[in-house]
Amino acid sequence: MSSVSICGIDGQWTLEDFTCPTVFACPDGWEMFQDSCYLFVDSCKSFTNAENNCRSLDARLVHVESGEENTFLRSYLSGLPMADYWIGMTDEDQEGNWKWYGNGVDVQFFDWKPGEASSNRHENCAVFGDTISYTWADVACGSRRKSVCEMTNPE
Ligand SMILES: [Ca+2]
Ligand SMILES: [Ca+2]
Ligand SMILES: [Ca+2]
Repeated sequence: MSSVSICGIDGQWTLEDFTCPTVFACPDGWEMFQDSCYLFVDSCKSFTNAENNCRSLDARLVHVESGEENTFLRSYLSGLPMADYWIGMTDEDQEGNWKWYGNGVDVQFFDWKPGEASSNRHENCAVFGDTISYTWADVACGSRRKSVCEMTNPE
């Protein structure tokens, strides 16, 4: 997470400059939407490896918490080469009980493709699937997919 100071006018710096607020900015290569930065990761990894990769970048696999965020992501993905992208949620603990990976909070918003989730014990992780405009599908956690990392504004 980086912040950019917006203090100072015409090169005139005053004592008050040191208490100025900062604006939220994304690292190079990350896309901003509302209070988050997103990185679209091209290399295919298992769910766990994808999450670890995001964490190494001070982020995590994306949590899609609203229709607005989902619409932004689906629209962005439609401009990339077709592929499936991990979403940071799992029903590994209890079948059909989807939780955000890492904090165990129940997922409230879903955008399953018709016929998904398959709801079985072999498919406990979720992706934006490329077959119907990046609606969601559950798949095996050990399969290798591209991923979306999300970094949220700490404020
Ligand atoms: Ca989010
Ligand atoms: Ca499942
Ligand atoms: Ca499925």
